[in-house]
Amino acid sequence: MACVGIFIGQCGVTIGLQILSNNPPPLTCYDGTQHAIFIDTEIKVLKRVPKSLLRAKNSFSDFPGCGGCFAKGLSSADSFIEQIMEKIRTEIERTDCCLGFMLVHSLCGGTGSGYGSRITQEIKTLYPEMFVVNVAVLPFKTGENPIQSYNVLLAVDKLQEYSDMIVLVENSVVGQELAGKQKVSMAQVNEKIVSNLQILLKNCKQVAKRCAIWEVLKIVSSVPTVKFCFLGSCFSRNMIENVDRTVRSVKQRTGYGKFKTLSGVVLSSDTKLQLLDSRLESKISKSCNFVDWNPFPVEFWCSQDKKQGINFAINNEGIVESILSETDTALLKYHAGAYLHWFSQYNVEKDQFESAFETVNKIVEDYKYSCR
Ligand SMILES: Nc1nc2c(ncn2[C@@H]2O[C@H](COP(=O)(O)OP(=O)(O)OP(=O)(O)O)[C@@H](O)[C@H]2O)c(=O)[nH]1
Ligand SMILES: [Mg+2]
Repeated sequence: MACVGIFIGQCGVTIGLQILSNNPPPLTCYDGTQHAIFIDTEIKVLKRVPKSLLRAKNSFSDFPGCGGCFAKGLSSADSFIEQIMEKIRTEIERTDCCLGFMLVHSLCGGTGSGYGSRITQEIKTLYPEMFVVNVAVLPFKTGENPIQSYNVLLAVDKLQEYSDMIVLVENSVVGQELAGKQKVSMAQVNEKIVSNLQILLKNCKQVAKRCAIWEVLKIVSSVPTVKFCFLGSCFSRNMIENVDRTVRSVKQRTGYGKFKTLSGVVLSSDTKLQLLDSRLESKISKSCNFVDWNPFPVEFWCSQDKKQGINFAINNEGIVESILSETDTALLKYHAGAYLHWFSQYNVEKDQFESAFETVNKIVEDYKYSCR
C-alpha cells in the first residue's frame, strides 16, 4: 500500500528531507531505500540530499532555477515531463502496491508552483485511479516575491482540477504559532510542518498499515469540489494540556465559530485518552463547529507513539480566506496589468488568468454551499 513521495523545488526538497529523517522513515521500500523522488531546477538544492536517498534515477535537476515564476516553471516542466514521468514510473514499479502520491512543494516558487502543477496534472492523466495528495505551502504574507499571488492563483487552479486532496500549509500561520517572543527559524517552521504531517504518515490502530494518508483523504476530502485540508498538532507531556491546546488551535481555525468544518480526523498518541477524558469528543466536536448535514463528521484514531500528543486534519471553510488573501491581491495586480509580461513571455496569457479567477470563485461558492 505504498505512497510515493515527490518533493519539488527548494521548499519541497527541504521538507521532504525532514520527513525522511523521521525514525522509522515513512516511505521505506523493501530494500531499505525510500520511495522518494526529488525534483529541482537548481543543482545546489539537490546536493543537500544524502547519496543514500538520492539514487540517480530518482532525482532531476535543470540548472538554473525558475526565478520565482509559475509560467517559467510550467514551461520548463513541459520540456522535461517525459523524463520525470519515467522516473515516477520506475518508482511505482519498485513498490509492492502503489496507491498514490504525496507531492510536497511551495505555491510561490517557480519550480514548486510550475513543476508541482504540471506533474500533478500528468500523474492524474496517466494514473487516474491513483490518489494524488498535494502538500502545498503558502508564502509568508509579505515581502517574498512580487508575483507570489499570481503563482498561488495559477497553481491553485491546476491543483483544484487534478489533485484529490490539497493540504494547505501556511508559513505565516506556522510561524505565528511558534513565535512567542523570539524569532523563528525556517528549520523550526519545517519541524512543525513535518510534525503536523504525521497524521498522514504514521501507522495507527484503526487503519491498515501505511494507509493513514488515503483514509484521511477519504474522510476529509470526500467531496471533490471542496478538497482542501488544514493540519495541526500539539505535543506536550501532559495529555490534558494537549487536548486544551488542540481545542484552542481548532477554534482559531474556525474563526471562533465563524467558519464551519466539513469533516476531520483526530489522532491521539494515548490509547486510553478517550477513557481518561470522556469529554474529548464533545470538546473537539464543539470547537470544530461541524456542518449539520454530516452525521459522522469526525474520526478518532490512536497511535502507539511514545511521544504524547494529538494531531488533527480538518476541512474547514476558513480555507477560503487563506486562499483569498493571496488571490485578492492577484486580482488587484491583474486589473492594474502588473507583471503580466513575466507570464506572457512563457505563453501564460490572460485567458489562463481569467480561468484561474473563475476557479477560485467556484471554490468560494462550493465552500459556501457545502457549509450552509
Ligand atoms: N516552510 C518552508 N517554506 C519554504 C522553504 N523554502 C522555501 N520556502 C517557501 O517557498 C517559497 C519559495 O519557493 P522555493 O521552494 O524556494 O522555490 P522553488 O520551488 O525552488 O522555485 P524557484 O527557486 O523559483 O525555481 C516561499 O514562499 C518560501 O517561504 C522551507 O524550507 N520551508
Ligand atoms: Mg529554487
